[in-house]
Amino acid sequence: MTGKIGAKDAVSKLDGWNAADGRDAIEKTFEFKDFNEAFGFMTRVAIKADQMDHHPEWFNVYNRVEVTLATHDAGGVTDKDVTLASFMDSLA
Ligand code: H2B
Repeated sequence: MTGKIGAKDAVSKLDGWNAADGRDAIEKTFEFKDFNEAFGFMTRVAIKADQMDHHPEWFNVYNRVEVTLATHDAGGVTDKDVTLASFMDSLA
């Protein structure tokens, strides 16, 4: 198990991610041209997430995808969240 690094440390290594309120997690909202682009992003992230066995919490409305990342097994943010966040940023 990767150790907790915490949201503050994680967001300092990332672009446009924020520490969540009330829990150790990181958040970012992605906006796309339309639903097709948003769902294409979600599909590519889903494949990566399953390969990593590390899954996002997310909420989609049309072209917007609100993402929250935390490592549930660790009770907070780990390097796995930074890796998945960086992957999302590389696609968006
Ligand atoms: N995803 C996330 N974000 N955190 C976890 O701790 C986690 C996960 N654990 N996906 C995995 C699945 C675990 O529950 C399974 C049993 O490997």
